[in-house]
Amino acid sequence: MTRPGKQDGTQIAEKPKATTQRPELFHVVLLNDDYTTMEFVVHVLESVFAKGPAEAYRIMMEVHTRGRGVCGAYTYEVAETKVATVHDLARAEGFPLQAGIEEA
Ligand code: TYC
Repeated sequence: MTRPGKQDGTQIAEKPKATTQRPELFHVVLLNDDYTTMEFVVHVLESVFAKGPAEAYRIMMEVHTRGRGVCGAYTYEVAETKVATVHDLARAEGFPLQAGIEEA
């Protein structure tokens, strides 16, 4: 890379900046409903989002009391797959549990 030199026309070589790209992250959000059991939501948080029992219970209660809660931050493809897995697991048990994606 070069930039304009001094008046004498010389060019000064510039070292390219070393940049590190962070992947864009997306939150997977769980929504409350009146029919999915608390036990099933805790199971989903443990099995799909790799939460320990205490953290899974905490997030489930946050969704239950506040209407929504963040399960984790992932690249878009991973977030999409997690949402699809939540929906598949819930439908297989007859629960209406809903998950979505938002920019982190
Ligand atoms: N509100 C549900 C109940 O009382 C529990 C629940 C929690 C459902 C979190 C969905 O994402 C959810 N059984």
